[in-house]
Amino acid sequence: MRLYLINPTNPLVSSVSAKESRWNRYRVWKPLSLMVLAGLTPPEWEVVIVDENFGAPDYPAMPRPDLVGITAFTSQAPRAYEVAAYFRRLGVPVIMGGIHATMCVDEVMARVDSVVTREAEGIWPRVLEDFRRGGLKRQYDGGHADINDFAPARHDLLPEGYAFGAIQTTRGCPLNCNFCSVTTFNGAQYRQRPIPEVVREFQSIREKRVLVVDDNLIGTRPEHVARAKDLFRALAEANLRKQWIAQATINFADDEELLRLAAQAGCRGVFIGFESPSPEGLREVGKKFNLLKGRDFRASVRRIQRHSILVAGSFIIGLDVDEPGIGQRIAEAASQYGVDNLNTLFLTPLPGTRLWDQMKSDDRIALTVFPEDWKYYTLTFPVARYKHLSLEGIIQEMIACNRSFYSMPRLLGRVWGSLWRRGKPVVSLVANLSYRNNSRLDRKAYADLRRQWRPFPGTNPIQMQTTPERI
Ligand code: B12
Ligand code: SF4
Repeated sequence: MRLYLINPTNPLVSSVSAKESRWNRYRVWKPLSLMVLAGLTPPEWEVVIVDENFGAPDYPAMPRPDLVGITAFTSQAPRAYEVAAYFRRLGVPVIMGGIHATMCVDEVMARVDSVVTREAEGIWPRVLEDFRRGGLKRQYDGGHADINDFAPARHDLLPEGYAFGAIQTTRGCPLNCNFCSVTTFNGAQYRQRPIPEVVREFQSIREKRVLVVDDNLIGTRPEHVARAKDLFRALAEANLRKQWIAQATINFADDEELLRLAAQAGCRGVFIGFESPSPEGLREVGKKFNLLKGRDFRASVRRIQRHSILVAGSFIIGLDVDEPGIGQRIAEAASQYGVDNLNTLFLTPLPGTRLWDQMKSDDRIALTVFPEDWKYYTLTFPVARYKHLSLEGIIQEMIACNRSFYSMPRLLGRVWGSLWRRGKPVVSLVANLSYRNNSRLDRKAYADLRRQWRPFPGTNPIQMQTTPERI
C-alpha cells in the first residue's frame, strides 16, 4: 500500500521558496512532522514524503496512492485543502493532522476524510490499521505522547538539497505566552526524550547542519538545565561533527558551563525571543523570563557569542503598547543588544491562543475570510487591527525596522564584528543577506495584502493614529 505524506506550500512565504532566491536554501526546513509519521508507519507501507516547498509536484504524473496524510500550520491550510480536494476527487481518502487540524477541527473535518488532533505517536498505527480494515473514523485524538517511547524519525526519506537536518529532543512549554500555540498544543509539561535515543537519532541525520526544533532546548527549571548539560556532554562525547542551531530563552546566557558544553556539542546559533524593547511590552505578552530585574541583554548576548554561538533575536511589532516609531526602536534595541540577526514579526492572533480569544472578543481580527485568509497568518503580514497603528502605519514600521537593522553599514559592521570576535564571518554574512533579501520580498507581498484588506464599516476606533510615510 502506498502512502503520500504531504507538506503543502504557501506561496506567500517567500522564505520557503527555494527557487526564488539562492539564499533561501538556508531557510527551507525539513518537515519533521512527516518524517516522524513515516517512522511510525508499519513497514508494509510504501511511504513517499512530498515537500511542496521544493516546488509543487506533478501529482497526475505520480502513481496513485492508497492514502494521503497532510500536515499544515495555519498558514498552509488553504493549499492543504486544494491538495486534499484533488486527491479526494480521485477517490483517495485524505487524513489531516498537525497544529491547524487541532486548533480548527470543524473547518478541517469539512474538507478531509479524517482528522488527527494533537500528537501522532500514540495513535497513528491505529489509524492506519482502521484504514486497512475499512473502518477509518472521522476523528482521532493522539493526546500528548509518551516521550520515552518515540520511534526515530525517517531521516532518509527526503531528497538531498536541504541545508539543515531536523531533530526534536523535548516537547511542551510551561510559559504559555499569549501569542503562542505551543502550550495549548504540546502541553505545559516539559517532556525530555532519553539522551541515548537523541544521540542515536542525531547520528542518523546525513546533513552536517541540524535544526533542533525544540521550543526551548534548555527548559525553565534547574533540572531541565541539568538534563540539557547531560545531553550536550553526550553529543560531544559521540563526536558527531555536526553543527546545530536551536531555540532557547535568554537564561541560556546565565550559565557559563551550559554555554561551554553547548558549544562543545556543536551549537553554532541560538534563536531567542526578545519580543519587545519595553518592560510594558514584555508584560503584555507574558514573557516572564525577559523581565528578570537587572537583566543586561547586551551582556547576555555577548556571553553567548563569546562561545562562537550566533544570536538571532526575535521581536514582535503591533503590541497594544507599540506606538509610531516602534520599528526604529526595535532596530535600535536589537543593535544595542548586539544580536547577529533580527527577525521582527507582526503580532498575529493564531487560532487556539489566548491572543486569538482576546482579539476575537474585541472584534480586532481584520482578515477573517477563512480558509482563504489563513495564507496571511505567517506573522509576516498584519492581520489584525492594532491599537496605535493603522494598516499602512504598521507596514511602514516594519519596513523602517528592517531597513535600519539591515542597512549596509550596520550589516557590514556585524559581519566585521563576527570576523573580529570569532574569525568566522561567512555564516554571519549569509544569514544577514538572507534576512535582508527576505524583508525585500515581503515588501512586494504587502501590495497583495493591501488589495485584500477589508476595513470595518464606520469609524475604526483602533486606527486612531498613523505613522507618516517616512521612508
Ligand atoms: C520547526 C518549526 C518551524 C519550521 C518549519 C519546518 C517544517 N517545514 O515543518 C520553520 C522555521 C520553517 C517554521 C516556520 C513557521 N512557523 Co513554525 N514552528 C516550528 C516548531 C518550532 C517545531 C515544529 C516541529 O517540527 N515539531 C516537531 C514535530 C514532530 O511535531 P509536529 O509538527 O507538531 O507534528 C506532530 C503532530 O502535530 C502530528 N502531526 C503533524 N502533522 C500531521 C499530519 C498527519 C496526517 C497526522 C496524522 C499527524 C500530524 O504528528 C506529529 C508527531 O506527533 C513549532 C512549534 C512546535 N512545538 O510545534 C513552530 C510552529 C509550528 N510554527 C508556527 C508558526 C506561526 C510559523 C510561521 C507561520 C511563522 C514563523 N515565522 O515562525 C512560519 C510558517 C511557514 C509556512 N510554511 O507557512 C506556529 C504555528 C501555529 C499555527 N497555528 O500555525 C508554531 C506552533 C509555533 C508557535 N509559536 O505557535 N516553523
Ligand atoms: S513563545 Fe516560547 S516561551 Fe513562550 S510559550 Fe511559546 S514556546 Fe514557550
